[in-house]
Order: sequence, then structure tokens, then C-alpha cells
Amino acid sequence: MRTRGFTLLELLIAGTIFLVALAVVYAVTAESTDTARVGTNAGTLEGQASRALHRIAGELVAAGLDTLEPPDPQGVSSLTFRASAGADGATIQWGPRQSVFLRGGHVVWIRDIDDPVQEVVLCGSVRPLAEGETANGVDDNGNELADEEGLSFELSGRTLTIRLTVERKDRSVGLLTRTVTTSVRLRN
Ligand SMILES: [Ca+2]
Ligand SMILES: [Ca+2]
Repeated sequence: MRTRGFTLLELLIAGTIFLVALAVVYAVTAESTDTARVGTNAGTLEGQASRALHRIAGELVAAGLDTLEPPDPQGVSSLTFRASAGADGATIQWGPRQSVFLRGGHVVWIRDIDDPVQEVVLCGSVRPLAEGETANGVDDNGNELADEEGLSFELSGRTLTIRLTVERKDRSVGLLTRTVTTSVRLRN
């Protein structure tokens, strides 16, 4: 018995099915690679923000409540303070005036504002405004602060809340944004 070969039409159909299957596999792989990359970038961004926030909080943890400038920060992006440098009997000795502020997308810390040579950049890629805020004079993100910047300080009693929003461009999702928050209890 003579074996029949494939017709041209059959070969074309088989080839098309193969190409479609290949395209589907490629699309799925590309999508999962993209998802993995976005996840990695988001993780890196969050890590960067968390490290900077802990650094800021670390400087503020010894700060005196009565040394703050402004004395009642409510959403400001710049804070001057003095930290405890030990005690002389019952009297706390306060160190030099320090400052943490936002400048050109960077969080800058100056350990002694009378000697600003010692300024340190704690974090870059800070969003001009906090996540969810647009410059319109109203509170868009529901935290009772209007148009607060990417770094903000808010005092409630002796508790100082620090919020930091960073962002990074990503080719598939546009902008990746992460916000980290922490609180420190200031000294009397
Ligand atoms: Ca707000
Ligand atoms: Ca707003």
C-alpha cells in the first residue's frame, strides 16, 4: 500500500498552528518577565525608601519636643530640631540644631546647621507631592493635610509621624510609587 504524503494545504495549516502556539508561549513568557521585573523594581524602591525613613527616624528619635522648628509641624517637608546629647544631672544637654528637608527630589540631613558642610543626602527620587496628592489646595489622599510634599512631618502630642513617597520610572507601568510611614516619640 502506498503511503500518502502531506498536501501543501495541510503543511500550511500545521505551520500556522505551530507559529500561533509559539507566539502564545512568547507572550506569556514576556508578560511574566515584565511582572517579575516590576516586582523587583518595586521591592528595590521600597527598600530604598525604608532605609531612608529609618535613617531619618534614627536622627529624630532623640529629638526634644520643645526644640522643633516649626514647633507644631503639620505636613511640613522641612524640620529643624536638637537631639539629646546626654544629661548633666537632671538637665538634658541638647546637641546642635539639625535639619532634615526636601531639596530637588532629595532628602537632605544636616547634622549641625551652623556647620552645613556636613550635609548628607539620605534619599533620592522623592516625589514632589505625597502619593495621591495633586497641587490643588485640597487634601486628595484623605490624611487631613492639603498638598503635602513627598516628605512630610506631622506632630500629634509627642508623636511625630514621618511620611516618605518615592517614585521610579518603569517601562511597562509608567511610574512606580511607594510610600513608607513611621512614627517616633519625641523627648520632653
Ligand atoms: Ca493629603
Ligand atoms: Ca491636593
